[in-house]
Amino acid sequence: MSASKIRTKVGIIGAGPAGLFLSELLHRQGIDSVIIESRTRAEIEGTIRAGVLEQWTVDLMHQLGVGGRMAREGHFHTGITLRFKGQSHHLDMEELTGGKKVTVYPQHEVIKDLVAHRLAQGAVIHFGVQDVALAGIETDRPSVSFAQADGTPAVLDCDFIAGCDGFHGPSRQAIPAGHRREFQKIYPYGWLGILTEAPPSHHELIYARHDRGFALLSMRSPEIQRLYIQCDPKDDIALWPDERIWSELHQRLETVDGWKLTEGPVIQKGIIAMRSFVCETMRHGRLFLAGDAAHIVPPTGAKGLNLAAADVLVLSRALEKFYAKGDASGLDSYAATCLARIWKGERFSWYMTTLLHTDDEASPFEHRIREADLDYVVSSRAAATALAENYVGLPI
Ligand code: RFL
Ligand code: PHB
Repeated sequence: MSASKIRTKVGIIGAGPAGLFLSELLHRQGIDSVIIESRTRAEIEGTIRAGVLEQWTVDLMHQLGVGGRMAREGHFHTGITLRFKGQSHHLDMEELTGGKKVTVYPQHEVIKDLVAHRLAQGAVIHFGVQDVALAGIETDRPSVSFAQADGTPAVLDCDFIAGCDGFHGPSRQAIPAGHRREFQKIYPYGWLGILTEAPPSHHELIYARHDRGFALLSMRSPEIQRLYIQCDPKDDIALWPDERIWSELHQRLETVDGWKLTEGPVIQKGIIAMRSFVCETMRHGRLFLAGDAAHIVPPTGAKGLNLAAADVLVLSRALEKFYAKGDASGLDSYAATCLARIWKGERFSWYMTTLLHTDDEASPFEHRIREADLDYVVSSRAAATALAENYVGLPI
């Protein structure tokens, strides 16, 4: 069977936040693109992942005309609570950052909004594709071959490929290993996350450090809570019946003043491992990596989706300059521009993870240093401001 040929300016691999934001940003500049996605639309719209959007990501959603539902259904918090030694400490993010807020709006809702908007504009998104392979990335006519959902082969001929296919996708692997400069840290912690049918036990997010391990209280709607506890990343979820999860949550989140965690039926649960990873080679020839394809952060800092959106904003501006003026300087500086901010996101995510998790391998001295660090954050305006400005998002 001969492959059907599709021609576009920018071939985008992956319909996660990076790929969808990019396609929307390019469309607004009159640059056509085609997205290919290995999962179905229902799968990408149903996967539970991130919850927190930085202020500028919220602003971007509005600028792109996709912020309406978020404005109605999102949770807008003025701060977060840090909890340790049974005491709660409120960090007023809005006041510390001159008006920026914490927005809790789930990633799959962002995806739904972007997909609906793009399709309504006539965008081409091929869902459920297989056997994706990149070719000619070192030439000025790169291409992506794939099998469409019905099995028919297709080739996407383009000027540029945007690898927005997450950590496990083929784009990064298409860069020869000898050219890839990569950095990684694997943590000895995992996160067990649950969704529970119970109204949020608190009006804002609670990040708790406890001798038994980290716990996080977040939310999805007025009826659904999202909760996480630190666990062994190798744990089988079968080792965690609901009663054990609730017992840990109660112990780790409890306070001296009798605050109560609301329980409800657990409707979803799973374990994720935690890593920090950066592939500094974000460009190779005509291939540009963006989002999780190029970098991973542990979720404690709530940065991954936001970093992905920042990459594609930089990439869209660079492509606009290239098509409008024939100026490739933005493309040449793409990696350096993104990496300056990515490494700060990596630092903050590592910092929040180290600060809040219990590490069996850490010495008693290191434990005391972490406690002192937390105490410093909640007692010094300068330290609290540093945490807050990173949490709500550094400038692009
Ligand atoms: P994604 O979302 O992984 O999307 C990549 C897409 O590419 C597709 N794909 C392919 N398509 C075609 N061909 C192939 N061969 C392909 N291989 C893969 C995949 O199916 C997928 O649809 O990457 P992207 O767009 O870079 O977005 C990154 C974010 O998803 C990620 O960083 C965040 O979810 C991280 N994260 C958080 N980020 C935040 O900003 N705030 C948070 O509060 C936050 N909380 C979290 C998180 C991630 C979590 N998990 C599950 C890892 C909480 C958790 C628990
Ligand atoms: C979430 O609601 O899923 C969430 C919130 C804050 C984080 C990570 C995840 O730091």
